[in-house]
Amino acid sequence: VTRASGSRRRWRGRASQPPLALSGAWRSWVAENAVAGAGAAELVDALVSAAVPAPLARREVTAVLASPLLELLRASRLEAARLELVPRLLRHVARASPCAASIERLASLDAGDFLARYYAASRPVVLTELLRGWPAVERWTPAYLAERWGDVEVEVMTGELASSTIRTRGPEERRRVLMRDLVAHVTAPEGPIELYLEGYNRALEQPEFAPLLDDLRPPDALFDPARARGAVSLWLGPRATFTPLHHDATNIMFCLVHGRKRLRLVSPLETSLLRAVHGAWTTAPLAELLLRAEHAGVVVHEIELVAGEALFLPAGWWHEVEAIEPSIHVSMTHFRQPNDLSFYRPGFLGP
Ligand SMILES: O=C(O)CCC(=O)C(=O)O
Repeated sequence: VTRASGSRRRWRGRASQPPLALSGAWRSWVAENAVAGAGAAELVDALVSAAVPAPLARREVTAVLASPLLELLRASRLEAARLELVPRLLRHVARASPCAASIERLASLDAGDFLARYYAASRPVVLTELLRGWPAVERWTPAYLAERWGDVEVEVMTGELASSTIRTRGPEERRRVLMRDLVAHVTAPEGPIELYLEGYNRALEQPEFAPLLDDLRPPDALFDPARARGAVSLWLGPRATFTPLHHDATNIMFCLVHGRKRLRLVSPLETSLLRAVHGAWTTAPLAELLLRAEHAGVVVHEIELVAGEALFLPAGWWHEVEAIEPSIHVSMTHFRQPNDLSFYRPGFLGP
């Protein structure tokens, strides 16, 4: 009998008055262990040793074993176990690749190779030369943005932005500030980290910032200029901003124009993380999840991006992002290939 979950549960009856029925939690425990292969006698013994009176234990076990719901539970457990074999197979064979342990860094590659080897394979890659010659890399610094657009108001996220607390990004976490004041915060050598212009603040959709779009040169072979509007987003924040572990439902080209960022990536094939999914986030920081036995063996890829480098970040890949220096990046999602993967929302399927 597996006592892993049951052993933590408390019998809710009072010792002086034998209870008339098992709690729902104990009934689930009986059902779970019956599906896992425990026999009636074993289940009754386990209940009795948890202080359930023997006649009650026998009655309850008989009722659970006769329930048609048990068959349903057995069938759905079996289906889940079969489905889990698919990512397990892929994780297993992926280890044979010479680049399994790290994210590849390539100077450049042609569009066909990029699509076949990375986009369609859902494999991240750092492209160290993709941004070569972009005016943005040569020009953009926080000081440049303050000098040219200092009087322009932008929406930013607020809060404890260096912490691993999940953010709601609701109206209560948003504020409007002048670009000049944001840049003063971004470049302050010390002090709290509490303003971050994120892609979700949609600054690049403000007409004042249209000239910034001209400083980007995404290659036409990969990106469709006709779909750029709303698909290119600007991130500007101080050192130590921390975006907790989450996944997106689009493929992203993460282009670091200024500064330095550290990213930790985990493949969506590491399905144990789905046990901790909450919306698009996980319920705990990656470091904490990795301490739990259920996530043993999860492979984490850590990379550092410097200004001028781009990371292809496929949809579904878990990532947490930490700024090592004040940083500016743009995210692009207007790939020529299909990129609406919004069906991939495992954290929204149920409670
Ligand atoms: O750079 C960051 O802080 C977070 C960016 C990110 O997670 C994303 O674009 O999905």
